[in-house]
Amino acid sequence: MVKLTFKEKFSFMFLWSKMRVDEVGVETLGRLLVAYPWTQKLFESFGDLSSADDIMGNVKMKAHGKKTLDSFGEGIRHLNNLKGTFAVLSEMHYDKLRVDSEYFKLLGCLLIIVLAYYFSKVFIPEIQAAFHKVVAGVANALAHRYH
Ligand code: HEG
Repeated sequence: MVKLTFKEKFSFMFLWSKMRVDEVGVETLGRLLVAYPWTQKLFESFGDLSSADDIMGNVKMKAHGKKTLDSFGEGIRHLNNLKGTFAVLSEMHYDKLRVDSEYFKLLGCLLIIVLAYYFSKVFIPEIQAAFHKVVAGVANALAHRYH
């Protein structure tokens, strides 16, 4: 469960609605694969991921980045029940995909970096703080099955 003040929630939802999920999705996921190359192994079926340009331009990566952020966006509509919202995905990432739960946190950090760049001047410390709370909540919910 993530508690945001009314102002935090409003700013958060406002920025989220102004963002292009396809652009931010591939920037975030792609940068995870560039910064932590061993995560590429999970996406072997996506084809050529041999350079940063290949990763950022990979069509399947683009689609998957959007899918991930759409799902993230769905989750943040239920901030008081993140565990329930992400329960099925948590099981799937643990049992089937075998994604290390540490990567949920890393992806959250990268999302904040990308958003700071994307929204530049309006990304004031208070808004950033709200994003930190949310990404931590989502990462925790996704890791629930691991505990
Ligand atoms: Mg995951 C599939 C959501 C982090 C690796 N991820 C999926 C799917 C969703 C999703 C909705 C599709 C599920 C389906 O097909 O039914 N992922 C999701 C969220 C987050 C996340 C919301 C964190 C915010 N995922 C994540 C991370 C990794 C990862 C950090 C690995 C570094 N996800 C992953 C893989 C697949 C999915 C390998 C399967 C991709 C495929 O083969 O199509």
